[in-house]
Amino acid sequence: MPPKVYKNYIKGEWVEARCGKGFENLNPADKNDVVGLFPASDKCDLDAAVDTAKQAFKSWRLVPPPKRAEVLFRAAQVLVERKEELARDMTREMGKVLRETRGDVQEAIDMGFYMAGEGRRLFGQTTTSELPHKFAMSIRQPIGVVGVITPWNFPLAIPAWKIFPALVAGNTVVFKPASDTPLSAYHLVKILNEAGLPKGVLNLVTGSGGAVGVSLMTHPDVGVITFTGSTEVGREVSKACAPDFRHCHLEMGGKNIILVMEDANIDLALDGALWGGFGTTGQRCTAASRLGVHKKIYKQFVAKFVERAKNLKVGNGLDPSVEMGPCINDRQAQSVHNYVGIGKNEGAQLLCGGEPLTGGEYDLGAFYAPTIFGDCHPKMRIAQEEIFGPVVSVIPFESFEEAIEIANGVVYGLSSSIYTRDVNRVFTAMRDLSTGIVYVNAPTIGAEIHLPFGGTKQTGNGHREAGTAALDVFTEWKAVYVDFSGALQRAQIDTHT
Ligand code: UN1
Repeated sequence: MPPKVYKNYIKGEWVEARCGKGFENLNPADKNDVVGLFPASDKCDLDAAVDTAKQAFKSWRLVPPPKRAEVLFRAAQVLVERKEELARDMTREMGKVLRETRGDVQEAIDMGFYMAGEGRRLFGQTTTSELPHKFAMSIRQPIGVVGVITPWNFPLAIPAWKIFPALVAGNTVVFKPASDTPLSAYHLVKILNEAGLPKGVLNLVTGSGGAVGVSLMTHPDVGVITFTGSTEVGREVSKACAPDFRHCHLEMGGKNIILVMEDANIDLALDGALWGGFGTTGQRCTAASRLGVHKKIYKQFVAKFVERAKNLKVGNGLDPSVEMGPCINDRQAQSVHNYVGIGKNEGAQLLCGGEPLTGGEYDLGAFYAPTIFGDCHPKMRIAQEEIFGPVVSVIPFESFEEAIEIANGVVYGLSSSIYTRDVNRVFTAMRDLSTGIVYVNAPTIGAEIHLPFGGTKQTGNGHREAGTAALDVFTEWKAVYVDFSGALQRAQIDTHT
């Protein structure tokens, strides 16, 4: 059977790229499996989408927020109904195991219901005035056209984190998904439109970052870009928005750590290190790619950790017994392998893995063995740079103070974790770990949608997504003063003699 051909969604119509070109979406667990053909769009398609979104904003911003929210609520209901099918398609297009892709769909569902609730909140403040017969308040206003650029590791959850709050706040959207996961993006757009989104409010344009992404981030009519991806591309987004001060929200790399203190519950910490390091094949920006272990328990802990990692079943994520899927594509597997070479040259001790998996079904996909480096110095490149694959760098430490210093000694600041039973250390770590997310006795992954998500330093640019914090990205505050005195009253002047 020839692969299914998909289209862009612009102005409420499914349309081909104007150039007529397409690209293949391949299954990373089986490269002979072409998931679909998607439009290889260019600037021309993107411009049409932005123009449509700009027109649609004129009426969407006037739709009462509870009505906008009803669309999200219905979309979340459809996501519930179709959860299994969506999860299967997602595993097929990006490889993570079915248990995890179900979680990904669930995250979109949660965000749908949560943001639907915002339709009846979107709270501002009413406050006092320093002058008599005067009323003061602040209200949230939508910004206009939002450009959404998303990665492939959470193909439904991350678009939902961005698109749902943008829409409920009254913005319109142009959505450019990662080229490795356009099918989940297609599903989301289709579901939102089935749920009753008016034409032009949400537009989908697939294609390369160079052609579509750049055109979107540089477009003068796009008021906000919300981007999740590499720090390198995030820097480009930031520069593209800078000259005319268009807003951007950036969610980028991480080099997250789990700290295991000498008094930790060892089995609990082992479960956490394994899930944090190798869940999603290490391809989460929240992945625990560093593991700090107190010297008193280092030997026994690391031996058990290596044993557990060696026994992880790697394979096609559709097989329910598989625990870890492939890397997203060959390029990524190669990049992981390059880092393994760097680690060896730096003198880290390779304790397991360190090579692509071959033979049988492994030859069809981008499979890489769970890899652990021991005795890492905190300043080694493998302990500093984001690898985005199944590689954990283990760093020994001697004291709590040293552990915190190691944890904070990277350019990123997304997530961190500490395993200990000492309440004083717990609260000190909560205060002193310099990341946007801190976990106690739980791994670095698994943020919930109603709390702010994002990081410090080079992980972000000061914004947060999820929770009510997301609304700050997609709205502008407007302060409104109503003077009902009938006379000119001068603030700061008439109140003081
Ligand atoms: C990401 O990897 O970009 O906290 C997002 C987590 C998930 C989201 C990860 N809820 O691990």
